[in-house]
Amino acid sequence: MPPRPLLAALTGGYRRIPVLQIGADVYCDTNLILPALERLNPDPSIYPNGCEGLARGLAFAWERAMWIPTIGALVHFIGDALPPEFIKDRKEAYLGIDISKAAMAPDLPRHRQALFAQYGWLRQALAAANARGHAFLFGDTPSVLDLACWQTTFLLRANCPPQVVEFAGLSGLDAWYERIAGIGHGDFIPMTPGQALSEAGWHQPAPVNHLPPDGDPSMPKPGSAVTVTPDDNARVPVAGTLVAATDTEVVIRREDPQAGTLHVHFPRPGFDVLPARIPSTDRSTEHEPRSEQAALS
Ligand SMILES: N[C@@H](CCC(=O)N[C@@H](CS)C(=O)NCC(=O)O)C(=O)O
Repeated sequence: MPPRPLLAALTGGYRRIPVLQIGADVYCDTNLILPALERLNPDPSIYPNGCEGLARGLAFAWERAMWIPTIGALVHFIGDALPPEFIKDRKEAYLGIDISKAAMAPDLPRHRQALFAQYGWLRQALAAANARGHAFLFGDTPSVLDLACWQTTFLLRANCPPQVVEFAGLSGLDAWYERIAGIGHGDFIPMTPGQALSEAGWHQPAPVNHLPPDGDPSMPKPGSAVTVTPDDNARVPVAGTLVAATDTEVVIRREDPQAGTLHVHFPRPGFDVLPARIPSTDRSTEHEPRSEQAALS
């Protein structure tokens, strides 16, 4: 639960989790974190059999269609255990709606229907994939769409009693669900928020050479002051100087008193990029977009 002051220092105020930090580069939203990880570790790909566009588009659509209905089912089962301060935070700073069990109850039949409809598609797609000999939606390894569909399923299965399977239309997905769960979490070394901040301070952002400069005519120009804001929930604008923008990714530069110079990366779908005043802490960059453009080419 917020406040997460050291995370906010890195992200510029973007408050959702997860975020990925690599030195002084911060990637917000799974829809961009996964492509960033793919660039680092392309084998095995999270876009098996060339499914990138389809899998990314459907993963985005799945989350948009499923998030509120999933919360509706979740609070039906465990709503009584949610602390009031959690419900208050979700209403005032995240979802904009009251997610208490009582407030969500009138919409439960509608949310349940939405879950059944979406999981119907998932079952159909998995049956077709299995008929082609594939263990996952697009091949023998999981795609970003498998992971997106798994995440909302996990939220229900991990937090609710077993009746949720029948209640939310999750039956017939067990083998696929367990295959993804079986991937596990790899090896990791825990890090404190303070260490993450120091790590950012020791690094400079990586040159943005995976995106063309000025790659989208609908966007403000590199060097412009902008804000980047989620268009669905937790709409906290993050201010900075535009480094690069394409139809898949936006990169802004920020100066933070604790973390130094940062590049904060966002996916394009689901975020509004609007002109803004140059942030007072970032005025030194106002007249030097050229050097960054050089780094891009
Ligand atoms: N599209 C985003 C959604 C992220 C999201 O909504 N995360 C939730 C937790 S799962 C969150 O941050 N909730 C508010 C909070 O904890 O501050 C993503 O895929 O990263």
